[in-house]
Amino acid sequence: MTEQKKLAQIGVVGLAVMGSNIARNFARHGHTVAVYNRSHDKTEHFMENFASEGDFIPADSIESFVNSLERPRRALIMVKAGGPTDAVIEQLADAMEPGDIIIDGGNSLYTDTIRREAEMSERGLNFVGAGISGGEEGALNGPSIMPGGPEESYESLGPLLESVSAKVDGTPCCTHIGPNGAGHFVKMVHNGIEYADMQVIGEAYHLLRYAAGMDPQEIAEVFREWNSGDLDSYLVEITAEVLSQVDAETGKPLIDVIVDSAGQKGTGRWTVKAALDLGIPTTGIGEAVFARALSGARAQRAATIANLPAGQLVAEGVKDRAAFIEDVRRALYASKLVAYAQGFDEIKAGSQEHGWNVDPRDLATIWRGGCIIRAKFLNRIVEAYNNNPEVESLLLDPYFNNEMSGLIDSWRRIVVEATTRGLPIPVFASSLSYYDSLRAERLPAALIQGQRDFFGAHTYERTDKDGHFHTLWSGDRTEVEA
Ligand code: NBP
Repeated sequence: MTEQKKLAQIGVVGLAVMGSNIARNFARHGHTVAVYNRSHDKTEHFMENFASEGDFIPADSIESFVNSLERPRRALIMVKAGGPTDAVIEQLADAMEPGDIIIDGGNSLYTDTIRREAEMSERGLNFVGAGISGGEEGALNGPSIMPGGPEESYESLGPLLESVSAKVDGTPCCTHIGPNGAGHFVKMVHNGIEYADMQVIGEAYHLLRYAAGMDPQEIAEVFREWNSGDLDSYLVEITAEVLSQVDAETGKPLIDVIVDSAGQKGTGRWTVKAALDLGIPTTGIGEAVFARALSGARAQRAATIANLPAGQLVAEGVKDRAAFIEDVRRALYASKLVAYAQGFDEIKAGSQEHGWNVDPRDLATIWRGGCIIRAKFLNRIVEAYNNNPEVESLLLDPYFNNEMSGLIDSWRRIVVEATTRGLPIPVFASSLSYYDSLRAERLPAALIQGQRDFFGAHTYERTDKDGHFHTLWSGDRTEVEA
Protein backbone atom coordinates (compact mmCIF):
# COMPACT_ATOMS: atom_id res chain seq x y z
CA MET A 1 0.00 0.00 0.00
CA THR A 2 1.37 3.45 -0.87
CA GLU A 3 1.53 5.91 2.00
CA GLN A 4 -0.89 8.89 1.66
CA LYS A 5 1.03 12.13 1.15
CA LYS A 6 0.42 14.64 3.94
CA LEU A 7 -1.16 17.85 2.65
CA ALA A 8 -1.16 21.36 4.08
CA GLN A 9 -4.28 23.32 5.06
CA ILE A 10 -2.60 26.53 4.02
CA GLY A 11 0.56 27.63 2.28
CA VAL A 12 2.57 30.82 2.66
CA VAL A 13 4.56 32.33 -0.22
CA GLY A 14 7.18 34.84 0.92
CA LEU A 15 9.20 34.13 4.03
CA ALA A 16 10.47 37.59 4.95
CA VAL A 17 9.43 39.02 8.34
CA MET A 18 5.65 38.93 7.92
CA GLY A 19 5.40 35.66 5.99
CA SER A 20 7.66 33.69 8.38
CA ASN A 21 5.80 34.91 11.41
CA ILE A 22 2.34 34.21 10.07
CA ALA A 23 3.43 30.74 8.85
CA ARG A 24 4.66 30.00 12.38
CA ASN A 25 1.40 31.36 13.81
CA PHE A 26 -0.62 28.94 11.60
CA ALA A 27 1.60 26.03 12.64
CA ARG A 28 1.34 26.91 16.32
CA HIS A 29 -2.43 26.65 15.92
CA GLY A 30 -2.13 23.06 14.74
CA HIS A 31 -2.32 23.64 10.99
CA THR A 32 0.02 22.00 8.53
CA VAL A 33 1.67 24.82 6.59
CA ALA A 34 3.40 24.69 3.20
CA VAL A 35 6.15 27.31 2.89
CA TYR A 36 7.82 28.70 -0.20
CA ASN A 37 10.12 31.62 -0.95
CA ARG A 38 11.52 32.73 -4.30
CA SER A 39 15.09 32.53 -2.99
CA HIS A 40 15.27 29.02 -1.62
CA ASP A 41 17.90 29.85 1.02
CA LYS A 42 15.18 31.73 2.95
CA THR A 43 13.04 28.57 3.01
CA GLU A 44 16.03 26.55 4.24
CA HIS A 45 16.79 29.16 6.87
CA PHE A 46 13.14 29.12 7.95
CA MET A 47 13.15 25.31 8.33
CA GLU A 48 16.45 25.32 10.23
CA ASN A 49 15.07 27.78 12.75
CA PHE A 50 11.38 26.95 13.08
CA ALA A 51 10.71 23.39 11.85
CA SER A 52 10.40 22.26 15.46
CA GLU A 53 7.48 24.67 16.10
CA GLY A 54 4.97 22.72 14.04
CA ASP A 55 4.11 20.87 10.85
CA PHE A 56 5.69 22.52 7.81
CA ILE A 57 6.05 21.31 4.24
CA PRO A 58 8.93 23.23 2.61
CA ALA A 59 8.78 23.62 -1.18
CA ASP A 60 11.48 24.52 -3.66
CA SER A 61 9.17 25.40 -6.53
CA ILE A 62 5.73 26.92 -6.95
CA GLU A 63 4.51 23.65 -8.49
CA SER A 64 5.60 21.48 -5.55
CA PHE A 65 4.20 24.14 -3.19
CA VAL A 66 0.80 24.04 -4.90
CA ASN A 67 0.85 20.22 -5.00
CA SER A 68 1.38 20.09 -1.26
CA LEU A 69 -1.89 21.93 -0.50
CA GLU A 70 -5.22 20.23 0.25
CA ARG A 71 -8.21 21.22 -1.91
CA PRO A 72 -9.54 23.81 -2.23
CA ARG A 73 -5.96 25.04 -2.12
CA ARG A 74 -5.31 28.09 0.02
CA ALA A 75 -2.15 30.07 -0.68
CA LEU A 76 -1.32 33.21 1.29
CA ILE A 77 1.02 35.63 -0.48
CA MET A 78 3.24 37.69 1.84
CA VAL A 79 5.59 39.42 -0.59
CA LYS A 80 6.35 43.02 -1.48
CA ALA A 81 3.26 44.86 -2.73
CA GLY A 82 3.00 45.84 -6.43
CA GLY A 83 4.90 44.00 -9.19
CA PRO A 84 6.20 41.16 -6.94
CA THR A 85 2.64 40.36 -5.82
CA ASP A 86 1.42 40.30 -9.46
CA ALA A 87 4.29 37.97 -10.38
CA VAL A 88 3.47 35.50 -7.59
CA ILE A 89 -0.27 35.61 -8.36
CA GLU A 90 0.48 34.72 -11.98
CA GLN A 91 2.71 31.78 -11.00
CA LEU A 92 0.15 30.46 -8.53
CA ALA A 93 -2.75 30.89 -10.95
CA ASP A 94 -0.88 28.88 -13.60
CA ALA A 95 -0.35 26.00 -11.17
CA MET A 96 -3.76 26.07 -9.44
CA GLU A 97 -7.22 24.75 -10.37
CA PRO A 98 -10.67 26.35 -10.41
CA GLY A 99 -12.08 26.77 -6.90
CA ASP A 100 -8.64 27.28 -5.31
CA ILE A 101 -8.06 30.40 -3.22
CA ILE A 102 -5.26 32.93 -3.53
CA ILE A 103 -4.96 35.31 -0.59
CA ASP A 104 -2.87 38.46 -0.80
CA GLY A 105 -1.93 39.43 2.77
CA GLY A 106 0.40 42.27 1.74
CA ASN A 107 -0.28 45.98 1.87
CA SER A 108 -1.72 46.13 -1.64
CA LEU A 109 -3.49 49.14 -3.09
CA TYR A 110 -7.21 48.30 -3.11
CA THR A 111 -7.61 49.20 -6.79
CA ASP A 112 -4.95 46.56 -7.61
CA THR A 113 -6.98 44.10 -5.55
CA ILE A 114 -10.16 44.94 -7.48
CA ARG A 115 -8.31 44.31 -10.75
CA ARG A 116 -6.69 41.09 -9.53
CA GLU A 117 -9.95 39.72 -8.18
CA ALA A 118 -11.63 40.27 -11.55
CA GLU A 119 -8.72 38.62 -13.41
CA MET A 120 -8.64 35.58 -11.11
CA SER A 121 -12.40 35.22 -11.14
CA GLU A 122 -12.24 34.92 -14.95
CA ARG A 123 -9.87 32.00 -14.45
CA GLY A 124 -12.23 30.35 -11.94
CA LEU A 125 -10.01 31.16 -8.96
CA ASN A 126 -11.07 32.88 -5.74
CA PHE A 127 -8.95 35.88 -4.93
CA VAL A 128 -8.99 37.36 -1.44
CA GLY A 129 -7.23 40.64 -0.68
CA ALA A 130 -6.70 40.55 3.08
CA GLY A 131 -5.40 43.51 5.06
CA ILE A 132 -3.23 42.29 7.93
CA SER A 133 -2.27 44.67 10.73
CA GLY A 134 -0.08 44.24 13.75
CA GLY A 135 3.40 44.25 12.23
CA GLU A 136 5.92 41.56 12.97
CA GLU A 137 4.71 40.80 16.48
CA GLY A 138 1.04 40.70 15.48
CA ALA A 139 1.74 38.30 12.59
CA LEU A 140 3.29 35.86 15.07
CA ASN A 141 0.99 36.23 18.04
CA GLY A 142 -2.32 37.34 16.54
CA PRO A 143 -2.92 40.12 14.02
CA SER A 144 -6.12 41.89 13.08
CA ILE A 145 -7.15 40.49 9.68
CA MET A 146 -9.43 42.25 7.18
CA PRO A 147 -10.24 39.83 4.35
CA GLY A 148 -12.18 40.95 1.30
CA GLY A 149 -13.02 38.82 -1.74
CA PRO A 150 -15.92 36.49 -2.49
CA GLU A 151 -18.19 35.62 0.44
CA GLU A 152 -18.03 31.89 -0.40
CA SER A 153 -14.25 31.75 -0.06
CA TYR A 154 -14.61 33.03 3.50
CA GLU A 155 -16.49 29.83 4.40
CA SER A 156 -13.39 27.76 3.78
CA LEU A 157 -10.83 30.41 4.69
CA GLY A 158 -12.50 32.23 7.59
CA PRO A 159 -12.01 29.59 10.30
CA LEU A 160 -8.30 29.32 9.44
CA LEU A 161 -7.73 33.08 9.52
CA GLU A 162 -9.84 33.52 12.63
CA SER A 163 -7.82 30.83 14.43
CA VAL A 164 -4.57 32.83 14.06
CA SER A 165 -6.03 36.29 14.58
CA ALA A 166 -5.98 38.21 17.88
CA LYS A 167 -8.98 37.63 20.17
CA VAL A 168 -10.72 40.22 22.34
CA ASP A 169 -13.21 38.87 24.89
CA GLY A 170 -13.16 35.62 22.90
CA THR A 171 -14.11 37.39 19.62
CA PRO A 172 -11.62 36.92 16.75
CA CYS A 173 -10.19 40.11 15.24
CA CYS A 174 -11.04 38.86 11.75
CA THR A 175 -14.22 38.95 9.72
CA HIS A 176 -15.25 39.07 6.08
CA ILE A 177 -15.25 42.77 5.17
CA GLY A 178 -16.88 42.73 1.73
CA PRO A 179 -16.25 41.83 -1.92
CA ASN A 180 -13.07 42.37 -3.97
CA GLY A 181 -11.03 45.35 -2.69
CA ALA A 182 -13.02 45.98 0.52
CA GLY A 183 -10.46 44.35 2.84
CA HIS A 184 -7.49 46.28 1.47
CA PHE A 185 -9.47 49.54 1.35
CA VAL A 186 -10.35 49.20 5.01
CA LYS A 187 -6.76 48.28 5.92
CA MET A 188 -5.58 51.37 4.03
CA VAL A 189 -7.91 53.64 6.04
CA HIS A 190 -6.84 51.82 9.23
CA ASN A 191 -3.27 52.85 8.41
CA GLY A 192 -4.42 56.40 7.66
CA ILE A 193 -6.06 56.62 11.07
CA GLU A 194 -2.83 55.24 12.52
CA TYR A 195 -0.94 58.18 10.95
CA ALA A 196 -3.34 60.68 12.55
CA ASP A 197 -3.27 58.89 15.91
CA MET A 198 0.55 58.93 15.96
CA GLN A 199 0.66 62.60 14.96
CA VAL A 200 -1.75 63.75 17.69
CA ILE A 201 0.27 61.82 20.26
CA GLY A 202 3.36 63.56 18.86
CA GLU A 203 1.71 66.97 19.15
CA ALA A 204 0.72 66.27 22.77
CA TYR A 205 4.29 65.24 23.58
CA HIS A 206 5.66 68.35 21.89
CA LEU A 207 3.42 70.65 23.95
CA LEU A 208 4.27 68.95 27.22
CA ARG A 209 7.94 69.20 26.35
CA TYR A 210 8.18 72.72 24.95
CA ALA A 211 5.26 74.59 26.55
CA ALA A 212 5.18 72.86 29.95
CA GLY A 213 8.96 72.30 30.00
CA MET A 214 8.70 68.64 31.06
CA ASP A 215 11.46 66.12 30.41
CA PRO A 216 10.87 62.86 28.47
CA GLN A 217 10.75 60.74 31.66
CA GLU A 218 8.07 62.97 33.17
CA ILE A 219 6.11 62.89 29.94
CA ALA A 220 6.42 59.09 29.79
CA GLU A 221 4.72 58.98 33.21
CA VAL A 222 1.91 61.19 31.92
CA PHE A 223 1.34 58.84 28.98
CA ARG A 224 1.38 55.84 31.34
CA GLU A 225 -1.33 57.48 33.39
CA TRP A 226 -3.36 58.39 30.29
CA ASN A 227 -3.16 54.78 29.20
CA SER A 228 -5.35 53.79 32.13
CA GLY A 229 -8.22 56.07 31.00
CA ASP A 230 -10.11 57.03 27.83
CA LEU A 231 -6.87 57.02 25.85
CA ASP A 232 -6.01 53.41 26.72
CA SER A 233 -4.39 52.16 23.49
CA TYR A 234 -1.36 50.38 22.09
CA LEU A 235 0.07 53.60 20.64
CA VAL A 236 -0.16 55.50 23.94
CA GLU A 237 1.39 52.50 25.72
CA ILE A 238 4.41 52.32 23.38
CA THR A 239 4.80 56.11 23.50
CA ALA A 240 5.58 55.82 27.22
CA GLU A 241 8.14 53.10 26.42
CA VAL A 242 9.86 55.15 23.72
CA LEU A 243 9.97 58.27 25.91
CA SER A 244 11.53 56.45 28.86
CA GLN A 245 14.26 54.85 26.77
CA VAL A 246 17.76 56.18 27.48
CA ASP A 247 20.42 56.08 24.76
CA ALA A 248 23.22 53.76 25.92
CA GLU A 249 25.86 55.63 23.93
CA THR A 250 25.22 59.18 25.13
CA GLY A 251 23.14 58.71 28.28
CA LYS A 252 20.59 61.12 26.78
CA PRO A 253 16.89 60.35 26.34
CA LEU A 254 16.70 58.27 23.12
CA ILE A 255 14.06 60.66 21.75
CA ASP A 256 16.69 63.42 21.70
CA VAL A 257 19.11 61.49 19.53
CA ILE A 258 16.54 60.29 16.98
CA VAL A 259 16.45 62.48 13.84
CA ASP A 260 13.08 64.29 13.70
CA SER A 261 12.27 63.20 10.16
CA ALA A 262 9.42 60.68 9.91
CA GLY A 263 9.31 57.98 7.24
CA GLN A 264 6.29 56.65 5.41
CA LYS A 265 5.62 53.74 3.13
CA GLY A 266 2.53 55.02 1.34
CA THR A 267 -0.69 53.76 2.92
CA GLY A 268 -1.36 57.13 4.60
CA ARG A 269 -0.86 58.88 1.27
CA TRP A 270 -3.19 56.39 -0.44
CA THR A 271 -5.85 57.06 2.21
CA VAL A 272 -5.72 60.77 1.49
CA LYS A 273 -5.71 60.30 -2.28
CA ALA A 274 -8.77 58.03 -2.04
CA ALA A 275 -10.45 60.54 0.29
CA LEU A 276 -9.82 63.34 -2.22
CA ASP A 277 -11.37 61.24 -4.98
CA LEU A 278 -14.36 60.42 -2.79
CA GLY A 279 -14.70 64.06 -1.65
CA ILE A 280 -14.37 63.12 2.04
CA PRO A 281 -12.49 65.60 4.26
CA THR A 282 -10.04 63.39 6.14
CA THR A 283 -8.18 66.46 7.36
CA GLY A 284 -6.59 64.76 10.38
CA ILE A 285 -5.06 62.00 8.26
CA GLY A 286 -4.09 64.50 5.54
CA GLU A 287 -2.32 66.82 7.98
CA ALA A 288 -0.56 63.84 9.54
CA VAL A 289 0.75 62.72 6.14
CA PHE A 290 1.86 66.29 5.32
CA ALA A 291 3.48 66.65 8.75
CA ARG A 292 5.63 63.60 7.97
CA ALA A 293 6.46 65.05 4.56
CA LEU A 294 7.42 68.40 6.11
CA SER A 295 9.57 66.70 8.73
CA GLY A 296 11.38 64.91 5.90
CA ALA A 297 12.00 68.07 3.86
CA ARG A 298 15.41 68.45 5.47
CA ALA A 299 16.98 70.84 3.01
CA GLN A 300 14.03 73.22 3.17
CA ARG A 301 13.94 73.05 6.96
CA ALA A 302 17.69 73.70 7.16
CA ALA A 303 17.07 76.90 5.20
CA THR A 304 14.00 78.02 7.17
CA ILE A 305 14.91 77.14 10.78
CA ALA A 306 15.68 80.41 12.57
CA ASN A 307 15.13 82.37 9.36
CA LEU A 308 11.36 82.96 9.46
CA PRO A 309 10.01 85.75 11.69
CA ALA A 310 8.09 84.30 14.65
CA GLY A 311 6.40 87.48 15.94
CA GLN A 312 5.78 88.12 19.63
CA LEU A 313 5.78 84.71 21.25
CA VAL A 314 4.82 83.82 24.80
CA ALA A 315 8.16 82.77 26.22
CA GLU A 316 7.40 81.77 29.81
CA GLY A 317 6.30 78.23 30.69
CA VAL A 318 2.69 77.37 31.46
CA LYS A 319 1.51 78.60 34.88
CA ASP A 320 -0.57 75.66 36.04
CA ARG A 321 1.15 72.52 34.84
CA ALA A 322 -1.49 70.04 36.09
CA ALA A 323 -4.29 71.97 34.39
CA PHE A 324 -2.24 72.23 31.19
CA ILE A 325 -1.57 68.48 31.13
CA GLU A 326 -5.28 67.80 31.49
CA ASP A 327 -6.05 70.29 28.68
CA VAL A 328 -3.53 68.54 26.43
CA ARG A 329 -5.09 65.15 27.23
CA ARG A 330 -8.50 66.46 26.25
CA ALA A 331 -7.22 68.09 23.06
CA LEU A 332 -5.56 64.81 22.14
CA TYR A 333 -8.74 62.85 22.81
CA ALA A 334 -10.90 65.31 20.83
CA SER A 335 -8.55 65.36 17.82
CA LYS A 336 -8.36 61.58 17.89
CA LEU A 337 -12.16 61.32 17.87
CA VAL A 338 -12.24 63.57 14.80
CA ALA A 339 -9.63 61.42 13.01
CA TYR A 340 -11.64 58.25 13.66
CA ALA A 341 -14.91 59.94 12.66
CA GLN A 342 -13.29 61.06 9.40
CA GLY A 343 -11.78 57.61 8.75
CA PHE A 344 -15.16 55.97 9.22
CA ASP A 345 -16.70 58.57 6.89
CA GLU A 346 -14.19 57.55 4.23
CA ILE A 347 -14.95 53.86 4.70
CA LYS A 348 -18.68 54.56 4.39
CA ALA A 349 -18.12 56.56 1.19
CA GLY A 350 -15.77 53.92 -0.29
CA SER A 351 -18.24 51.19 0.54
CA GLN A 352 -21.06 53.11 -1.14
CA GLU A 353 -18.96 53.92 -4.19
CA HIS A 354 -17.97 50.28 -4.73
CA GLY A 355 -21.14 48.60 -3.44
CA TRP A 356 -19.25 46.73 -0.70
CA ASN A 357 -21.80 46.99 2.10
CA VAL A 358 -19.09 47.27 4.77
CA ASP A 359 -20.48 47.22 8.31
CA PRO A 360 -18.54 49.77 10.38
CA ARG A 361 -19.29 47.76 13.54
CA ASP A 362 -17.22 44.88 12.15
CA LEU A 363 -14.21 47.15 11.80
CA ALA A 364 -14.45 48.69 15.23
CA THR A 365 -14.76 45.13 16.57
CA ILE A 366 -11.77 43.62 14.77
CA TRP A 367 -9.57 46.65 15.42
CA ARG A 368 -9.91 46.18 19.18
CA GLY A 369 -7.00 43.71 19.17
CA GLY A 370 -3.94 42.74 17.16
CA CYS A 371 -3.63 45.93 15.14
CA ILE A 372 -1.61 49.08 15.70
CA ILE A 373 -4.62 51.33 16.43
CA ARG A 374 -6.11 48.91 18.96
CA ALA A 375 -7.75 50.99 21.65
CA LYS A 376 -10.32 50.65 24.37
CA PHE A 377 -12.56 53.34 22.92
CA LEU A 378 -13.25 51.23 19.81
CA ASN A 379 -15.88 49.51 21.98
CA ARG A 380 -17.65 52.89 22.08
CA ILE A 381 -17.57 53.07 18.28
CA VAL A 382 -19.23 49.64 18.07
CA GLU A 383 -21.92 50.90 20.47
CA ALA A 384 -22.36 54.11 18.48
CA TYR A 385 -23.08 52.18 15.28
CA ASN A 386 -25.27 49.73 17.20
CA ASN A 387 -27.33 52.71 18.40
CA ASN A 388 -27.63 54.13 14.92
CA PRO A 389 -25.98 52.39 11.94
CA GLU A 390 -26.79 55.43 9.76
CA VAL A 391 -25.37 58.09 12.12
CA GLU A 392 -24.21 61.04 9.95
CA SER A 393 -20.96 61.41 11.90
CA LEU A 394 -19.59 59.52 14.88
CA LEU A 395 -19.38 62.93 16.54
CA LEU A 396 -23.18 62.98 16.67
CA ASP A 397 -23.42 59.76 18.64
CA PRO A 398 -24.80 60.68 22.10
CA TYR A 399 -21.79 59.23 23.94
CA PHE A 400 -19.17 60.99 21.81
CA ASN A 401 -21.28 64.14 21.67
CA ASN A 402 -21.35 64.24 25.43
CA GLU A 403 -17.60 63.55 25.57
CA MET A 404 -17.03 66.51 23.24
CA SER A 405 -18.84 68.87 25.61
CA GLY A 406 -16.24 67.99 28.21
CA LEU A 407 -13.31 68.34 25.80
CA ILE A 408 -14.04 71.34 23.63
CA ASP A 409 -12.97 74.18 25.97
CA SER A 410 -9.64 72.52 26.71
CA TRP A 411 -9.14 71.85 23.01
CA ARG A 412 -9.66 75.54 22.16
CA ARG A 413 -7.32 76.64 24.96
CA ILE A 414 -4.60 74.29 23.73
CA VAL A 415 -4.83 75.53 20.14
CA VAL A 416 -4.47 79.11 21.44
CA GLU A 417 -1.63 78.22 23.82
CA ALA A 418 0.32 76.42 21.09
CA THR A 419 -0.24 79.20 18.57
CA THR A 420 0.90 82.00 20.88
CA ARG A 421 4.04 79.98 21.62
CA GLY A 422 4.73 79.23 17.96
CA LEU A 423 4.47 75.46 18.46
CA PRO A 424 3.16 73.51 15.44
CA ILE A 425 -0.01 71.49 16.01
CA PRO A 426 -1.30 70.72 12.51
CA VAL A 427 -3.77 68.01 13.52
CA PHE A 428 -4.99 69.58 16.79
CA ALA A 429 -5.69 72.85 14.98
CA SER A 430 -7.09 71.55 11.70
CA SER A 431 -9.34 69.07 13.52
CA LEU A 432 -10.77 71.91 15.58
CA SER A 433 -11.43 73.91 12.40
CA TYR A 434 -13.10 70.86 10.87
CA TYR A 435 -15.24 70.51 13.99
CA ASP A 436 -16.20 74.19 13.94
CA SER A 437 -16.96 73.93 10.22
CA LEU A 438 -19.38 71.09 10.93
CA ARG A 439 -21.02 73.24 13.62
CA ALA A 440 -21.16 76.42 11.58
CA GLU A 441 -24.51 77.74 10.45
CA ARG A 442 -22.85 79.68 7.61
CA LEU A 443 -19.59 78.81 5.86
CA PRO A 444 -17.51 81.14 3.66
CA ALA A 445 -18.39 78.77 0.81
CA ALA A 446 -21.11 81.27 -0.14
CA LEU A 447 -18.39 83.77 -1.03
CA ILE A 448 -16.50 81.10 -2.98
CA GLN A 449 -19.65 80.42 -4.99
CA GLY A 450 -19.93 84.15 -5.69
CA GLN A 451 -16.32 84.28 -6.87
CA ARG A 452 -16.76 81.18 -9.04
CA ASP A 453 -19.82 82.71 -10.60
CA PHE A 454 -17.93 86.00 -11.17
CA PHE A 455 -14.95 84.56 -13.04
CA GLY A 456 -16.40 81.40 -14.53
CA ALA A 457 -20.21 81.74 -14.64
CA HIS A 458 -20.35 78.57 -12.52
CA THR A 459 -23.73 79.65 -11.07
CA TYR A 460 -24.92 79.44 -7.46
CA GLU A 461 -27.97 78.27 -5.55
CA ARG A 462 -30.03 80.69 -3.44
CA THR A 463 -31.08 80.23 0.17
CA ASP A 464 -34.64 81.37 -0.58
CA LYS A 465 -35.65 79.52 -3.74
CA ASP A 466 -34.79 76.46 -5.84
CA GLY A 467 -32.73 76.58 -9.01
CA HIS A 468 -29.31 77.71 -10.22
CA PHE A 469 -28.58 81.39 -10.77
CA HIS A 470 -25.97 83.59 -12.41
CA THR A 471 -25.30 87.28 -11.96
CA LEU A 472 -24.35 89.20 -15.13
CA TRP A 473 -21.14 90.45 -13.50
CA SER A 474 -19.70 92.16 -16.57
CA GLY A 475 -23.09 93.45 -17.67
CA ASP A 476 -25.74 95.25 -15.67
CA ARG A 477 -25.33 92.83 -12.69
CA THR A 478 -28.88 91.61 -12.77
CA GLU A 479 -29.47 87.97 -11.91
CA VAL A 480 -30.66 85.37 -14.40
CA GLU A 481 -31.80 81.82 -13.82
CA ALA A 482 -29.34 79.37 -15.35
P1 NBP B 1 8.86 42.56 2.08
O1 NBP B 1 7.79 43.52 1.74
O2 NBP B 1 10.18 43.07 2.48
O3 NBP B 1 9.05 41.56 0.83
C1 NBP B 1 10.06 40.58 0.83
C2 NBP B 1 9.51 39.28 0.25
O4 NBP B 1 9.03 39.50 -1.10
C3 NBP B 1 10.59 38.22 0.15
O5 NBP B 1 10.02 36.98 0.47
C4 NBP B 1 10.99 38.29 -1.33
O6 NBP B 1 11.55 37.12 -1.84
C5 NBP B 1 9.64 38.51 -1.95
N1 NBP B 1 9.70 38.93 -3.35
C6 NBP B 1 10.12 40.09 -3.90
BR1 NBP B 1 10.84 41.48 -2.98
N2 NBP B 1 10.00 40.13 -5.24
C7 NBP B 1 9.49 38.92 -5.56
C8 NBP B 1 9.12 38.34 -6.80
N3 NBP B 1 9.22 39.02 -7.95
N4 NBP B 1 8.65 37.08 -6.78
C9 NBP B 1 8.52 36.40 -5.63
N5 NBP B 1 8.81 36.90 -4.41
C10 NBP B 1 9.30 38.16 -4.39
O7 NBP B 1 8.35 41.54 3.22
P2 NBP B 1 7.58 41.84 4.59
O8 NBP B 1 8.12 43.05 5.30
O9 NBP B 1 7.54 40.52 5.29
O10 NBP B 1 6.10 42.22 4.11
C11 NBP B 1 5.30 41.35 3.34
C12 NBP B 1 4.02 42.07 2.97
O11 NBP B 1 3.30 42.38 4.17
C13 NBP B 1 4.24 43.40 2.25
O12 NBP B 1 3.25 43.58 1.28
C14 NBP B 1 4.10 44.41 3.35
O13 NBP B 1 3.69 45.68 2.88
C15 NBP B 1 3.03 43.77 4.21
N6 NBP B 1 3.00 44.20 5.61
C16 NBP B 1 4.14 44.39 6.29
C17 NBP B 1 4.09 44.79 7.62
C18 NBP B 1 5.34 44.98 8.41
O14 NBP B 1 5.23 45.39 9.57
N7 NBP B 1 6.51 44.68 7.86
C19 NBP B 1 2.87 44.96 8.25
C20 NBP B 1 1.72 44.72 7.54
C21 NBP B 1 1.80 44.33 6.23
P3 NBP B 1 13.16 36.96 -1.90
O15 NBP B 1 13.55 36.50 -0.55
O16 NBP B 1 13.37 35.93 -2.95
O17 NBP B 1 13.72 38.30 -2.27
